[in-house]
Amino acid sequence: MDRDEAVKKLRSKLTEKRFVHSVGVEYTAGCMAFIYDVDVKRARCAGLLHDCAKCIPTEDKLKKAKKLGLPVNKFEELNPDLLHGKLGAYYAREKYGIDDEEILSAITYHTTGKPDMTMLEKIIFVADYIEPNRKMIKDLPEIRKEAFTDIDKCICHILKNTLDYLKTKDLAIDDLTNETYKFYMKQN
Ligand code: DGI
Ligand code: FE
Ligand code: FE
Repeated sequence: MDRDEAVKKLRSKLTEKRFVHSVGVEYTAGCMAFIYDVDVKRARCAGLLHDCAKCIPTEDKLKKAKKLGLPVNKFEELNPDLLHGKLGAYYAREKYGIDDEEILSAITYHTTGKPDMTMLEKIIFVADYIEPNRKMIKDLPEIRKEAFTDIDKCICHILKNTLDYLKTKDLAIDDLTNETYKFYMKQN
């Protein structure tokens, strides 16, 4: 499927705001790929499609994941929106014809991150947080600079802010989010 076709399909599956965010992640990931020696086309593809399952109603996310036999952990059971990465990778493969395993993995892990990410996975994790349409959140200007100067430090910074936010909201934190933070803390 070429980009025009993917865009058309994606636009029909997402709200206008989520679609604009997706295109923002697409071109931010493309810019990051330039400086981190990753294939720009693959980074853009992963960025464009990373949230393709985001707008499925929350309860349907859980139902669909179970029906498809995707692994669902206790955090995803509590907060099925966390499943949009896994479901997104499934749809990217089945509906958008993506068979590049690294792109699919970047989509799977874009919300929690994971320890020892590949450069493409890191780029999608970061680009999702910093793309230009994101509303201003704590430290965003600094995090945007770190994205292009020290990507591992940037990942730590993003995870610290996300974990702080989840704690203030008393939300269940996925083990993988904690593990990713610990891993990248040690790297710094
Ligand atoms: O889909 P986006 O909004 O573009 O971004 P995302 O996929 O990174 O999802 C962001 C949301 O996910 C944000 O509200 C924080 C939340 N999140 C990230 N890690 C965890 C989490 N929520 C819970 N409950 N547990 C986590 O470990
Ligand atoms: Fe997302
Ligand atoms: Fe996103």
